[in-house]
Amino acid sequence: MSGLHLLLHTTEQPEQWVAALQKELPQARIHRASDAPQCDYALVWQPPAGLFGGQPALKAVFSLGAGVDSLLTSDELPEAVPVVRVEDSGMASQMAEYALYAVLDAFREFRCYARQQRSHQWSARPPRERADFAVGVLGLGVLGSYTAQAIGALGFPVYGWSRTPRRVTGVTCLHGSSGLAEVLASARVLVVLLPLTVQTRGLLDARRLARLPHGAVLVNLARGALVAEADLLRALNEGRLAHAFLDVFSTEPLPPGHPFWDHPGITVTPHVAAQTTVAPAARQIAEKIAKLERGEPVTGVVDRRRGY
Ligand code: NDP
Ligand code: OXD
Repeated sequence: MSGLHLLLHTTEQPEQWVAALQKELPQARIHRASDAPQCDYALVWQPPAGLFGGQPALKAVFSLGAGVDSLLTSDELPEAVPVVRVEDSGMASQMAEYALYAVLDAFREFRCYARQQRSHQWSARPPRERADFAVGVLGLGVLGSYTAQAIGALGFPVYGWSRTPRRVTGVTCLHGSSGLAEVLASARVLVVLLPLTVQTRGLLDARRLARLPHGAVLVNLARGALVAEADLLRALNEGRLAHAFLDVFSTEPLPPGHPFWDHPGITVTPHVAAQTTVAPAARQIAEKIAKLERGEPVTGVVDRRRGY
């Protein structure tokens, strides 16, 4: 694979990416500027406008993350160029950790005890059965199916939802609009792990949030625009939802003065639910480049029509 030219664009740990890619692909030349020579592959996260314009010879574009919504909005990317995304590479276990934290927090009512402590109140809540505490997971892909299984392994009934029928051990798998209605009606905690597409944008609006059981908890780990923010605020303010753990937002970074920052019913984290770990992701990408160079198929190719 000598003579390969790679175009790298990321604002997140760029030096580490260069070092890790150079280790995996010692003969490749890695270019970081938009005035790079004609490259064989582009490796990008949130590419700026114009990045692909001067690159007519790309054999594939690799997303350095799992989500490709920001990449697919680029209209400079020729239809014929495959887009390949990072699959898991350490992200699934991070997602599961975050979701488990939220599920256990809701199930054991730790935020209620924190409130009680502030008023020096010693008062036990009645114990609950895991079997009565169903969790919904929207999205049963690489990250959602792992997370759903991790939650199920603790004994919580788990209802998962996908676009097409899926089988995930230990998870009641549903699809389609009737499937969504069933998941929403059961979920004491709803974990969102869907890609942002034309179909999923604004999916969790007032009507669908209202289908959740009273006092449910929303955990959005995927993309902010999946949830109608004003509708979520209303549901929290009216006490219909007990809490929301939000890692992702329609605008990131979350703007100063945004009502989510100080809302007592919202936990904000700065898009860190599952971070790409550079060394394993660089290895995965290098292996895929080697396969593509040999003319072999690779996994993780995005269906651009479908949007994920
Ligand atoms: P996958 O592509 O592997 O899985 C997507 C899942 O969503 C699939 O089960 C798919 O259904 C389902 N889905 C897609 N469209 C619909 C629809 N219209 N209706 C119902 N189900 C739908 O993605 P990943 O699991 O790898 O990642 C999920 C998302 O997580 C990413 O797109 C990204 O936005 C987000 N993410 C967030 C991170 C963070 O730190 N906050 C980090 C990494 C990712 P089917 O199985 O039928 O295809
Ligand atoms: C991703 C992300 O999609 O970090 O990988 O959100």
